[in-house]
Amino acid sequence: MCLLLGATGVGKTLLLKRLYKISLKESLDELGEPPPTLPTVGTNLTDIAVNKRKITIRELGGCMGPIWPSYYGECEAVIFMIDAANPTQISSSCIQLLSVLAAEQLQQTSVLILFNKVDLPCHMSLVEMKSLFRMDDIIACAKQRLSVLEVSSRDGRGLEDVLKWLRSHCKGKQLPRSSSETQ
Ligand SMILES: Nc1nc2c(ncn2[C@@H]2O[C@H](COP(=O)(O)OP(=O)(O)O)[C@@H](O)[C@H]2O)c(=O)[nH]1
Ligand SMILES: [Mg+2]
Repeated sequence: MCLLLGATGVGKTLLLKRLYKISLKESLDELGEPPPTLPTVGTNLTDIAVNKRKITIRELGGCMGPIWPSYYGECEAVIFMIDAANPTQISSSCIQLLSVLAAEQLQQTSVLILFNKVDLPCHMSLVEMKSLFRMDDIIACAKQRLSVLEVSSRDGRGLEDVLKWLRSHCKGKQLPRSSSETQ
């Protein structure tokens, strides 16, 4: 089980829809227009097939922040998403990220930080984002293995690397042969 965390509207649901589609076709071609997403009420579970394994990703919305920890026990990896085109959210995202990294149950967990929406012309550069987040200090202090990627759930940029990261950090469950053939 991988947790997908981040503030409301950063693009978590669209990321799940895109990863699901890519994992079916194993190609980034023909992603097409982004499907509409509705604000997630509660949590959203998506199974993604990678290398004949099933990896379950659970999206938890920003407003559920207070109960994020109740899901930490069952989690083997965390993806933390940030909207790179929304500077007003940075300080609250930073605080949420620090509380995730400080959680007792997540000390051994790999964490992937995604700067999403890099297709928008107004997005901040990776250098700007890293310095606003003091990413070097965070990486130096964190016990977890941290990776950082720039992505666009809209045009698909970087999503292959997200799948690669999932493949190497989540064990997942073996898919039964028949269902892996039909998927
Ligand atoms: N331009 C752009 N818009 C995005 C991207 N990812 C998500 N969005 C849009 O942001 C809005 C919120 O997305 P959603 O996935 O519902 O966010 P969530 O609340 O984190 O689940 C939707 O209108 C998405 O189409 C992206 O990479 N680029
Ligand atoms: Mg959502």
